[in-house]
Amino acid sequence: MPVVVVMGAQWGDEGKGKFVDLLAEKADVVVRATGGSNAGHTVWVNGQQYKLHQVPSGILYPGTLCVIGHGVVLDPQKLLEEMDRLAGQGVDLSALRISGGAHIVFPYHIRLDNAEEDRKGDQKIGTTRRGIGPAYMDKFARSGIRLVDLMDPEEFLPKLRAQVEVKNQLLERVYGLPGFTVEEIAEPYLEYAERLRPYVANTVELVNDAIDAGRNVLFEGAQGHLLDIDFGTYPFVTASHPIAAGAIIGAGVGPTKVTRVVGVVKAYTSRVGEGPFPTELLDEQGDRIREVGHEYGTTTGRPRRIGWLDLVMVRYACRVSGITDLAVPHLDTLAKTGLPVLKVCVGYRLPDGTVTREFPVGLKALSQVTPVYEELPNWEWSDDLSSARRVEDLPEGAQRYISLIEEQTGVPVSILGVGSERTQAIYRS
Ligand code: 2SA
Ligand code: MG
Repeated sequence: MPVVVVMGAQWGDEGKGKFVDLLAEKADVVVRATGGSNAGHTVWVNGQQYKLHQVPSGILYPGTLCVIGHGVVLDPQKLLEEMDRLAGQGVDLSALRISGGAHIVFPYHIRLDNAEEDRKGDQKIGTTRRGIGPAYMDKFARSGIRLVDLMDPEEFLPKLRAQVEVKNQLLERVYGLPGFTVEEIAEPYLEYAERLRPYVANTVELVNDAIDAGRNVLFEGAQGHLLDIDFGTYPFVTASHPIAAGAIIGAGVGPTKVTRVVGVVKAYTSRVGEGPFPTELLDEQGDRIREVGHEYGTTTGRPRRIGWLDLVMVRYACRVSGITDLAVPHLDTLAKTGLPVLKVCVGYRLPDGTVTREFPVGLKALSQVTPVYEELPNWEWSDDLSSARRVEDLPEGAQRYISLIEEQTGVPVSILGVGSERTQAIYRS
């Protein structure tokens, strides 16, 4: 049975939550394998809005096993707040399982993330300030503290003590900021540990058992291709692997097991945070799309930067992750903007005048490209179209838009979003 990865093919916030939610209906297991509380997925079910950050979206289907893999950096305080909020909305959390191998985010990671962003000033990355980078730094420095450690005070306390000592030096000497006492961290964290204990499991076994038993397993991506630490617009990236391979590493599954990779491509581009953005719209067209598409960060509330659809970028994502099919939300949003002409980037013009479809490696090169656009007329949208369930029911302009995505990427579009509700989607086989 299928083992499906759903990932963002742009800079995150493509609308993955909606498609994960749709595909999760058939899934027995839904896995989050990378990132942390920086992620934000919004899902609408029966007029109710659910905001998910660390809990997999599959939790909205009772009985679906939901796994947080060891590739995630876990903020236990935020996770428990999220769990409480979901429980308050009537969501059953008993099927949540968390890998003991997940690294833990501590208050010093968050303070360091803030301190480093403030120090950089104009040069800041525009992180979510959730301590993600510093937590992954500790993981790769091999001094991180994992959930399995937190569960065992004999392991946890000496490790925490050593970390607090080092982090306090850094905070005080480099950034001129106050440090932490061991007690002020240990006390709440040991409480979080007790609350999380029932959910800790050997998730590598759980996920592989499910795959071996022929169950449907869905990997829910966080962030997007261009935020990947290796393939993204470094250094304006996150500290993990939002590409398809991240799911494999962050959950402990072999690459031969994955049967489908769905790339989610919003009908336009958005990004939060700094860094070059070739198709960015700094005019009222961008403002219009932002308002109609409600483009504000789910985690931080930041207004997202907006630009035309960039198929050079999407093609790059398709190649790196072996995307088998694309899911395209927000066709309705583009139509509702009422902008008469839509542009789609199909190539980059280099300073020497040549046009390429290759995504450049360095930021300097990226900042020097000029997008080559294909222009398409916009289409009308009525409430009826949100109930369209066949591509043929869509206006010709929208159909042409989809064809252009397929032509430029060489990958078929299999699902379209025509509204924010779970049912508002068109499937193509
Ligand atoms: P970080 O905090 O270290 O991961 O930030 C590094 C870069 O990664 C970007 N990033 C994101 N971009 C889009 N969406 C994200 N999640 C939230 C959402 C963001 C929010 O879904 O809306 O609420 O602002 C996300 N998480 C990280 C970040 O902007 C930096 O460019
Ligand atoms: Mg998001």
